[in-house]
Order: sequence, then structure tokens, then C-alpha cells
Amino acid sequence: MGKLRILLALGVLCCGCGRVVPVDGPVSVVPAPVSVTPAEGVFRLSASTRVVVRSSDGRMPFVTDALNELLRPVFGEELTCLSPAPVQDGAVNFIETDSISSDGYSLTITPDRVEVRSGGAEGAFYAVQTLRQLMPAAAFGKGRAKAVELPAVAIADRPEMGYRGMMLDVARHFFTVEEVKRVLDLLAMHKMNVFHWHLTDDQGWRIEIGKYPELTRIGSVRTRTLIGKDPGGEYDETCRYDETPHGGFYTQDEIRDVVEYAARRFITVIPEIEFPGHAVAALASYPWLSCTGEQYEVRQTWDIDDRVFCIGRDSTFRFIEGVLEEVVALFPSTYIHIGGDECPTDRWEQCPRCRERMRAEGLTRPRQLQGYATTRIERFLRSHGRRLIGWDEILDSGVSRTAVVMSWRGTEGGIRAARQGNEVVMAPTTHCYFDYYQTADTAGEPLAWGGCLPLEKVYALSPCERLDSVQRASVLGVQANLWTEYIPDFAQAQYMLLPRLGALAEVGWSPGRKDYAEFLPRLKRLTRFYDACGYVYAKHSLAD
Ligand code: TNX
Repeated sequence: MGKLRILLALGVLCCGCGRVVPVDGPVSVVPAPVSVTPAEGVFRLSASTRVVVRSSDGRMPFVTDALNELLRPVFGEELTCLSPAPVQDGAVNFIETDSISSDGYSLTITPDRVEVRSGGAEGAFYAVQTLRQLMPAAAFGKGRAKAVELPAVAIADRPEMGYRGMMLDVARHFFTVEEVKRVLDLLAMHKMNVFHWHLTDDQGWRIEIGKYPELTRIGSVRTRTLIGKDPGGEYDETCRYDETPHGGFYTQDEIRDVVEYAARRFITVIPEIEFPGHAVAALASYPWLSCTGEQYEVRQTWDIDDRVFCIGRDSTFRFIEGVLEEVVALFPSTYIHIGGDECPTDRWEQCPRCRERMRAEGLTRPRQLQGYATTRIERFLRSHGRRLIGWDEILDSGVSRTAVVMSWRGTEGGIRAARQGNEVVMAPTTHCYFDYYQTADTAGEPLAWGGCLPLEKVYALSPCERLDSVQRASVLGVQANLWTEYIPDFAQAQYMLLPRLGALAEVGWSPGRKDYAEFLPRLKRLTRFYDACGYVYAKHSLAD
């Protein structure tokens, strides 16, 4: 009896090993490829399938690692990789060709073989992301598979926009390195290629700076956090606080680890150091950075603060340059984000040093001090071979043609910037603010910043509207922003991101596609892969 039980149990386990998982429906990929031509038959992928690499791109191991990472949970082992080797039947063949752009690829599946042709490793990486979605979702279920079927198909693909980004605010709430990596995995799955890391704000400084240790010793911790909404708009005694210190920062080793993790997924990390506003955590760490030199606490509530960096003192510039020197050493990104948003000028108006700076520079309005500061920092970044990117307020006080403008107050700023020849990233609140509610009916939804941004509206964004063809070329791409005032943990961050990230990914990859009814079933299928990876998402927003 006992023996029989063991045999039965073994039988069940072996059934798992012997599973051949069939194709689960027509080809369905998000973001939509340029062209998909279905064909007859299937290719059987198994642990004995070889991976052949014919490419001189040194980053091809990132691609084969990504393929193995995808297939390891399915087969319980990795595929053997041959490089260089002749193209083979029965194999997944990666072939470099100069007739395809560096980020484009073609993927041809026949019953005999899989062939990926690409301009380099980046395109090949996107082909692997497409392969994930060609696999039957059940392959990622419980138990190992013996083989999975891939549908015969010919896909030609390349992104239309070169910048497909997402910003994560880790200042209002801190997210661990492991969580940040899970976000990077998500970006990779959606073929997105920029991670904008909002590292400093009034409520926390999250990046270790060797020259200025107080930034993390003092600036990375706030003693308490506002709970819920401020009922009176005054942050008075009617507000409730959690009374628990909230802190966290990344060491420089951790930052290097994240940057490398991203690079292996063809994602550039753009760091943001807020200047001259959103600065209270920095001023709390070093009081000589403010106009008055007063000792402040790291801010515990949200909104805009008028305590900003003093533009009158040269020591402020020595400070920010010292910080940026370490930042450029850590981040290979060409673009360095210096914030620039929501900077009140009240303190500068009261400050003798700022008034003196205005006189010396021949400035007539305090706002121009921001332009002075931005230009000075831009010059510094350029001397390090980098380019400044900032929120669209940088346009209001004069900015050079080489600065990049991130348009958040609608697309207006971006349109203005593109018309005057600046490069632009479109991230308007109307379509890209993932801290807004996903439905009009907010009952049962977690508390959000406000506003309503349903999936369909994200999908409707036309980033190049009202621009002629020359101006359109200045639009680098689009970005989703996740501000985290009301996002205290990673589960909620995923919930706010997904599935809206799928819609924004398609806006960046194939902005011409605007048939929402055709998009929705494709996105629904993508959520089966969210399930397979254990991501949390807003299921209700997928209802027809
Ligand atoms: C505006 S967008 C901000 C952030 C807030 C966000 C809330 C931008 C450049 N600044 O500081 O977190 O609104 O939606």
C-alpha cells in the first residue's frame, strides 16, 4: 500500500516533467510590433534546444542570460549556448546584421528553428522579450515542462521613440534595491529603456555622497509621516501622523549594482538631484545651504516648500558641484536630471546675498536666479560630458538649447521647448501621472494623490501632437511618473504601475497605434505574465 502511494506520487511528479505546453492562442504582443505575419505550425522549445550566437556585440551575454532567466523556471535548467557557431535547425539563432537598426529586430519562427536578426544586442534583447509573450502563459505555471510550443510567425519590429521611461520617487517613500530591481524587470518586460530615479526631495535624501555624509546621516530620515490627506490645507493640529521614523538610502555600491543590473537589461538610469527647490532634506543636513542658515527638520508633509537652496552663496554651487561630481562618476547616463520644478522665490526675495547676486548678474526678477543657477550647473555638467535635463519650469527662466525639457504641466512646455529647438520628454500629468486614481469611482481604491487617469487615457497620449515634422524629431519620447506620497509600500507601487505601464510602453514603442479595443485583449494576455512573475496589478481597469 505504502509502495503504491509512493509510485502514484512519483507518477504525478513525472507528469509535470513530461508536460508539453501547447500554443495558447493567436500571437499577442505588447507593445505592438511593427508587423506580425502568422505562419503554419509550431516550434518545440525544450531544455535541449541550443542557443546559437553569431554576433560581435559584447553585450550578447546579457541577451542569452535574459533568455535563460526566462526559461529556467520553465525547464528547471539552462539552455546550452554556442558562440560563434553556424546557424542551425532545432536552435534559437541570434544573428547580427547591419541592415537592422541597433534597437530593431526580426524574429522568424518556423517548425525547424527560431531566427532572431538584429542590429546588435539591444534589438536581440527586445526579441527575447517578444519570445516571452509568444510562449504559452501556462508554461510558467506549476511544475516543469518538457517542451513548450512557439507559434510559427514572422515579426519585424523596432521602437519608434528612443526614450521610453519611467520615474520612481524614492524620496517620499523609500524602496529597497531588490524592489528597484523588480521595477527594472518590469521595464525590461515592456521594452522600456530609461529608469529615472528621483533620489532627493524635501522628505528624504537617498543617495550616499562621500563628500557630504550628513546628507544621508540626517537627510535620509524623517521622524514621522503625514497619514491621509491634510484636512485643512494648513498642516495644522487636525493632521494625523504615523509617528514612525521613515528612512533609507542607497550606498554607492548599491547604486553601482542597480546601474549594472539596468545596463544588462538595456536600461539607462537617469539620476535626479533636485535643485534649487524640493531641497529641505539637504538643508536639514547642511543649514548653510539655505538663505537664512536656520536648522530645519526633514519635511514630514507633502506639497511645495519655500525653503530652497540659496543662490546668493558660492558655497551652494561648490556643494551641488561636489554632489554632481560623485553622481556623474556613478551614473554613465549622458543625461543628468537636476529637477528644477516648483521652486518658490520668496526666500530669495528676502535674502541679501541673493539680491546681491541679482545686481551682480544684472537680473531684474528673482525668478531669473533659477535660470542663472540652471545655466551654471549645465555648464558644469557639460564640462563632464553630460547634458542637463530638467522639469519644464527650467524654461521659465531661460535655458540653453542643449538642455532637455521634461514636460509635466501638460504637453505645453514640451511643445514650446520643441518649437524653440530643445529636446523634450513628454510626461504630462494628464496622461502620465500614475499616482492618480485609475478609476473615476475611487471607493475601494487606495488613497491616491488625486485626479483620475484610467488606462484608456494613458493609451490615448499622442506625444507629438501640434508639432511639425522637424519639431517632432526633438521629442525623444515619453515617461510615466510614479510619485509616492501616498504609496507606502511596493505592493501598492506595482498596483499603481500596472497595467497602465503596458499602455505607456505601447505609446512609446508604437505611438501610431490608437485602437484601444484591439489593444485591451493584448494587454489582458500580458497580465498572465504579470501573474507568472507575481506582480500586483489593478485587474478592474481591464474590464471592457
Ligand atoms: C508635482 S511633477 C511634483 C511632485 C509631486 C507631484 C504629485 C513635479 C515635477 N513635481 O513633487 O510629487 O506633483 O503628483
